Amino acid sequence: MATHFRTCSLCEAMCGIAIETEGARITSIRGDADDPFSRGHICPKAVALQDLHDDPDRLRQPVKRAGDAFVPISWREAFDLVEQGIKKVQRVHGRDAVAVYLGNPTVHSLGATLFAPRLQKALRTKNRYSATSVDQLPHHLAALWMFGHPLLIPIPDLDRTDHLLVIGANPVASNGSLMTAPDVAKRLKAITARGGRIVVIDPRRNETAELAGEHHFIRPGADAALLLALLHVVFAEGLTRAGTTGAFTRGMDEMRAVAADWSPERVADVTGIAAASIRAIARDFARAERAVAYGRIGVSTQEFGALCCWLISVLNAVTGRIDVPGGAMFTRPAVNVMVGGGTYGGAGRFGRWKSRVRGLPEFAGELPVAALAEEMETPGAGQIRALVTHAGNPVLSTPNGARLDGAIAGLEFYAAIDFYVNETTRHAHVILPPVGPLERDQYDVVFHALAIRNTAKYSPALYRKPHGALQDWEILTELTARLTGGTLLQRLKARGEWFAAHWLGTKGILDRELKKGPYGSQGLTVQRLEANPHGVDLGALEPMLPKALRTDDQTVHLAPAVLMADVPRLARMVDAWSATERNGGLALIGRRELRSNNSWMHNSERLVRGKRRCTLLMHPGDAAARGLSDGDRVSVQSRTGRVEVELEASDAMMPGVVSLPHGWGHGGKGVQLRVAQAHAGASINDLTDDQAVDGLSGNAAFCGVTVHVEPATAYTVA
Ligand SMILES: Nc1nc2c(c(=O)[nH]1)N[C@H]1C(S)=C(S)[C@@H](COP(=O)(O)OP(=O)(O)OC[C@H]3O[C@@H](n4cnc5c(=O)[nH]c(N)nc54)[C@H](O)[C@@H]3O)O[C@H]1N2
Ligand SMILES: Nc1nc2c(c(=O)[nH]1)N[C@H]1C(S)=C(S)[C@@H](COP(=O)(O)OP(=O)(O)OC[C@H]3O[C@@H](n4cnc5c(=O)[nH]c(N)nc54)[C@H](O)[C@@H]3O)O[C@H]1N2
Ligand code: SF4
Ligand SMILES: [Mo]
Repeated sequence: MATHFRTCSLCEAMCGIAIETEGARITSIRGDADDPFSRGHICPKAVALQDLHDDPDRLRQPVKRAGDAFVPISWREAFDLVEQGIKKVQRVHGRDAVAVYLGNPTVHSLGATLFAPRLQKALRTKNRYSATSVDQLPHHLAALWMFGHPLLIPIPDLDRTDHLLVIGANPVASNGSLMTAPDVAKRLKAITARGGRIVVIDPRRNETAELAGEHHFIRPGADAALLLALLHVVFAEGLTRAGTTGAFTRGMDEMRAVAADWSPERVADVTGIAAASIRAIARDFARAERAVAYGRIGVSTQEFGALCCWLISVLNAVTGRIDVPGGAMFTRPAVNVMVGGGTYGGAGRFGRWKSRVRGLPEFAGELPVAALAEEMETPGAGQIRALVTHAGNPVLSTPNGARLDGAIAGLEFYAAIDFYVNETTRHAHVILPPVGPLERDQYDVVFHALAIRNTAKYSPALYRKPHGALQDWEILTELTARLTGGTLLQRLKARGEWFAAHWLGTKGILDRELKKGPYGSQGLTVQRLEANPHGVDLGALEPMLPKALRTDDQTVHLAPAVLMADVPRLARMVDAWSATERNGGLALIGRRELRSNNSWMHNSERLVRGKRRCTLLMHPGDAAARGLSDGDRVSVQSRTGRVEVELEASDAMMPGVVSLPHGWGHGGKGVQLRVAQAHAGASINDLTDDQAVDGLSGNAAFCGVTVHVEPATAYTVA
């Protein structure tokens, strides 16, 4: 019997887990009480790591397509096929004809975080995509334009705040995002226990709102208007504070002038929040001793995503909450993500090129994934004919997934790096499966940089990988070496990097980065982390400004021109808005649930059993108006598609708004996920719209898609 300590890599919370083994068998997975950060907390998903490890559906050998089936092949054949498939398309149609998509788990794996961006670059295509543009892209842009670097994202100092304003996030279900905070529910309860307040703004009274006590319904997509009105009140009532950043903050007067136009009365209708309530929210926030506003998916995945992310930081800034304890702070991670191999390649750029068909802007070398299907379907020079995906499932996770599904099916060549045959990878010609999370070492380069405390933790692999198996980084480096084009020098350099990677391994690279990092001089090495298997606490967040700023003039930019120029677009929406515009339709939003993890982990029996989860939440009044009742099968129709699901009447929904979780819809032909298929559900992204994006950032706008709901029987064909 042995106990192995590591970090759960499934979500952003970085919980410490203790895995008991007997021989090769896992006998239990518990929370690691000695992890200084997570203090023993885990959620039900951690235990499912065992199911993932043992899952007979998980691919353990490369496969290639043979008609409708997949047949096992050797790694050599797999790599040869991918090299030939990609190079052929590049030769005939040019480099941009190959697209690459990186999915969310890429950033949850040390090796993939280090090496997936290199494969992306090696392909030298403009058609690079990732889950970023269905997720946090607007947060990066706000950080870039205000603080000078896309990763300078302010993190709520949860453990020291007295007032948390949560807009479009549900940390109690999601366990926190752009806010790594294991055991987040306990940390939230501690805020109210010490006399503080939590205020939630959300079209659904979600689990976090239940815990908070104070909640306001908001109409989906109206948050930017609300934020401007909150700023209006703060300026009009003289509630601004310079804070510690006032001396190096620019744009206060411009913000005051913009906010002047946005009285609470102007936005009351569009937000659905009474002007008096808006005033109260603003006053309570501004007057609290230590306060922080925090927004997540609900504000970044909407038509004004960049404005929302910006205005949340502006609200924090003008009330003196930036870079102070209990406010919005910056991290000092042990691996400096903002230099060298940083995920976003240095300072980050925006709009250097545009997507071919719709002209959506590039960010950090990537295009918005909402453009992927049309780039595959639209003929002409630069049309996408081949695809590489890494750890993603865009058919279920990007808007108008059904359209993308069809487009991918028609590609000349598709290679997937994934250990499941999911709704997307089922179309692959070759699938290259890496080992699972317990068969690789782990250090959360990205999430340590987004955490509410500075900590560091390294976990060696629990299992030695089986003979002949490969980790993500080994697959990625091999493909990078084979697919790097260009000059002889560039190709030689890629070979050199292959050797360097194999010489050092992920552990050696991590060690090098730790030594170069801010705690390197204090002896923080992999060796020291190995001697501390529960992790090392490096202390609470500390003031970092102005030194950490990356703007040219080392000031905080409150009113970047590019964001100011987007306000008139919001004004047009707000002034044209009317309560009847949906024409009897409802506004669709998404949700997350504790036992689910984006589109995967539905193949774990213990996570999917019990109550049905893929239900449409609707206010009882809206249900009654349509002659519907709880448990009915309903048809949900949008511009792009139609799905059938079970109705769940719930007064936690704002009237006029319905909610469906994303990541479901496992019924497709050829998917090899036996448990998930038995609990298939329907995909919300068969209803969302690839044409609906944030007009500034190009990020998908999931919040507030218009849908019509009827009894499902209305569609039954005899
Ligand atoms: N409507 C709507 N759509 C959404 C969202 C929403 O809120 N509403 N949320 C969006 C968000 S925030 C995100 S992040 C995306 C996620 O969307 P994606 O990143 O496209 O998809 P995932 O569901 O995370 O798919 C993960 C895939 O990676 C594989 N995988 C897991 N671990 C590894 C690994 O270590 N290596 C490799 N190679 N593969 C691995 C799994 O088998 C699975 O097939 O969905 C987005 N889509
Ligand atoms: N259990 C679980 N945990 C996860 C994941 C998972 O799938 N399952 N996914 C992980 C990933 S990839 C991410 S990015 C994070 C996301 O973390 P969160 O952002 O906390 O995720 P959600 O639970 O989707 O919360 C979004 C909230 O926004 C609300 N909302 C929708 N539209 C609007 C709107 O227009 N305005 C406002 N104000 N609110 C709106 C929704 O009702 C919901 O309560 O979670 C991570 N953690
Ligand atoms: S909250 Fe759950 S899934 Fe997330 S890291 Fe902790 S145990 Fe893993
Ligand atoms: Mo995400």
